[in-house]
Amino acid sequence: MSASEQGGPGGAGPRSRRLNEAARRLFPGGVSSPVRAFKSVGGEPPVVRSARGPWLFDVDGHRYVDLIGAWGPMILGHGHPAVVAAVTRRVRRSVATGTPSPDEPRLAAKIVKAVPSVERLRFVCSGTEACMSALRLARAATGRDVVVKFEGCYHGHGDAFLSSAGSGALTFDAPDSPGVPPAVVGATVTVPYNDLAAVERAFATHAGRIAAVFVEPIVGNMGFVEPEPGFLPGLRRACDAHGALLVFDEVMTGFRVHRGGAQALYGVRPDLTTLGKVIGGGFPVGAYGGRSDLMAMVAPEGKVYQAGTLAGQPVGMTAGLTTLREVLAPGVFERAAAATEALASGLERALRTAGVEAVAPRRGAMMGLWFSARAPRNLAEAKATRADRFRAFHRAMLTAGVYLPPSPFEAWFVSTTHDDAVVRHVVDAAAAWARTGPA
Ligand code: KE4
Repeated sequence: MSASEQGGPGGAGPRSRRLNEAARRLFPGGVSSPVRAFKSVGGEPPVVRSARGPWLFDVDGHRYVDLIGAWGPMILGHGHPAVVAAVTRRVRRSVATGTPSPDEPRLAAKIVKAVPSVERLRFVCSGTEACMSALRLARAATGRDVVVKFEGCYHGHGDAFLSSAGSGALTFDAPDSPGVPPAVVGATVTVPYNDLAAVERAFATHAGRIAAVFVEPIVGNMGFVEPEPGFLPGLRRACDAHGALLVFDEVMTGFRVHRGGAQALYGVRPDLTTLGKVIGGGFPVGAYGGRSDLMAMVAPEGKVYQAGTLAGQPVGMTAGLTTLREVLAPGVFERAAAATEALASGLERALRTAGVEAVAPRRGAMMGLWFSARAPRNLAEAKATRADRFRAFHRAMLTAGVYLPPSPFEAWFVSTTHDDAVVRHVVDAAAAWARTGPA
């Protein structure tokens, strides 16, 4: 790895700027996914040429501690030797064949063994596809149309979910995307997170019409927001009482907040689960799964149609299988969780000592940072936090060589390679910023 200086100009260096300018001429915002454009924090994104362990290296020779982790997949850090070796071997054999491949059932078996409610599953190419497919299956299984989701939760960019969505949609304050027919969003009911009374009102208002309740069991897409005690069990009871399916969107939390996902952490069993990110090890892999009777409704066994040219793509299967084998080995997940705890508690201590109000909620290897006295419980409270302070913080950290998710409404992702020295660097950079007496 070439020598590189820690940190950079607090944004894009000259080569990054030239590349970003060329990209903007060719595609919207110069990015392949909106949140990467830095619109919420200002400035231009450094263009990353390579990554290793906890480090990102941009095209201008700057080095950063990575706390995006590709938005969740890279729990083993970048360039894990076992993953690189397995993927290299697989690529030499085949890239895509459009046929069954040996690691598909092996990866599926690993997931079924680890995630309590998943008895059978189907692979797709993204979390969006997983959520779209799970919704179609829930509607077919119940004969109902309406889906309940929560303000600030994000389930990919499928039409049905783009109402009061989180993540990038939230960042741009345009939760309801143009191009989504009112009839589609009309079958979506959005209620505040952690509000069981609102869920009961939705079931009363739409009696007999609600197919499913979709929830991020820990939210990563309005920033890191945890379920209050009783919320998830309350959703389970409400769905059972009203004949609806409970769907846990664990695209982000799966193998990230616990070895078995949030459902193992909280002991609540959904009917369907969506997965992504870690199960692909950085390759485009998603999955939806759950009760066998429901999955038997999916073509070609049943009539619920879902398909994909590159679903189950062999290289992604091998990357995901190797990643899960590594992260589920004794002590490995726990290493990432310990690094997360050290980082979150270190940041809270450093910022509060300097008089900056901050709270860093965390679970497993996923965390958040709020400039507020307490962690938000829903979207309204998340929006009331000091997003302006986050913008100043983000720029200062980038200059100090820490690449944070470029939005206050995103979660942070820690890997097994974020060792004590890396954690100390991040905490010291935050403390230095806090001592400047931020506005
Ligand atoms: P993808 O289609 O991006 O693979 O997954 C959509 C999705 C579904 N469900 C949850 C809980 C998710 O977090 C996501 C995607 N997460 C965002 C991060 N906020 C991906 C980053 C991006 O959109 O660029």
